[in-house]
Amino acid sequence: MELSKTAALISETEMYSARNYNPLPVVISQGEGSWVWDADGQKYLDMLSAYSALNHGHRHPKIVAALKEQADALTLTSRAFHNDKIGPFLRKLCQMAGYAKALPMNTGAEGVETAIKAARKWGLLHKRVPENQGEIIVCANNFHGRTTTIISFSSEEQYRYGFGPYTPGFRIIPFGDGKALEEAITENTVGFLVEPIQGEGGVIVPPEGYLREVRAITREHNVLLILDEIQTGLGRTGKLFAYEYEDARPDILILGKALGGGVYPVSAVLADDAVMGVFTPGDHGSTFGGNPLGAAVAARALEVIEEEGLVEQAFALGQYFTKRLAELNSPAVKEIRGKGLLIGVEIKEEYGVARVYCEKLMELGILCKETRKQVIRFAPPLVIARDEIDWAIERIAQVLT
Ligand code: IF1
Repeated sequence: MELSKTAALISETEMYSARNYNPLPVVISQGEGSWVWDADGQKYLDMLSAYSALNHGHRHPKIVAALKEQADALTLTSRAFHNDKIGPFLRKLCQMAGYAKALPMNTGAEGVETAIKAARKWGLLHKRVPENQGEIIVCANNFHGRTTTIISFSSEEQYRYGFGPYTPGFRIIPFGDGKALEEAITENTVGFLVEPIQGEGGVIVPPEGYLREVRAITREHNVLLILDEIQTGLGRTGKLFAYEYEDARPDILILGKALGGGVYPVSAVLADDAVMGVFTPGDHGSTFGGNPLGAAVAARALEVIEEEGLVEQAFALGQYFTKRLAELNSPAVKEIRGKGLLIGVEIKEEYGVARVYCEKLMELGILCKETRKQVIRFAPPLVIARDEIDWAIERIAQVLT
């Protein structure tokens, strides 16, 4: 029997790719808006959005147009020279986010590494922490990327096993506990790095007031508040940045994923002059950071968020989606949590693991992903329409009840 294209492509991938993922058995070949098509023509509603890198949906026409236009002009210069797109991009980004300066990189992990280096050097220069003594506090259940330094402060054994020796200078405290932060701070603490909502941790929303509290504690103790909004930022939670729910403006803001409009890797670290000023020419950088193609795309991606009201849309449709999920009154559901269109549905253990529900949903035409064992993460593009959520609810109801 002739192998389906899907089966042939999966076996080819498995033949040549490292087994660093265990993907759902679907091979996507086309995407538009909130929808994707597999190699055999099956249509699916994308409710993962590449872990929130596709806030604008697949191939947003305005962003693809910017990509094509720039590709026909200039794609890469390195930062050895200026290019005509980085200035307009960073101005737009800094004005939209309300920071004096930005440092452009490519992946989220590079953004996190940049923030770590900035905080450490700020501690040395401005807090007089002895050299190589700077400490950064992080939370258990964090996810900030996959580099050796970042997994050094992961609490997830699988992300660490075999990859030591680990980078020192990090202290892990429980997420959501302001008192634990206060107790962990020493005179050598230079920063507190945290996600406003722990995505990979299982869409863990901290207690009301937590962000406001850690903002006050870090300010009081002259510790930089570093917020990783790579997943929660750029409209995902129903605010432009999740920290806005509690007015907890960080000293360092890290962005990635959707900043690239779903077509190109773009990340950035934002800070005011006191922090960003620690970098002098040659201190830090990357080959592609600030390249004209990514800059043109990212600038357009930011404009589209404003032009199409994606933040307000995520807020309203997030409420609607969450309400419709709750109304299912599924006996299998332990908790529905999240903000905006970052939603986690926790399945009671006696009803099995989340992966099984994701596989059933795939058969019904919905793509989503489990996070931890028991949580189904729903994070559709922010361009999703209400009737597409209704379409999804009908199928989610079949699986959850
Ligand atoms: C994988 C998780 C999500 C992130 C936050 C930094 C990064 C990420 C809050 C690093 C990246 C991605 C990475 C991808 C799967 C996905 C993921 F499951 F790994 F944890 F989204 F929750 N901070 N998250 O979520 O950004 O370097 O990847 O651009 O590694 O499997 P990156």
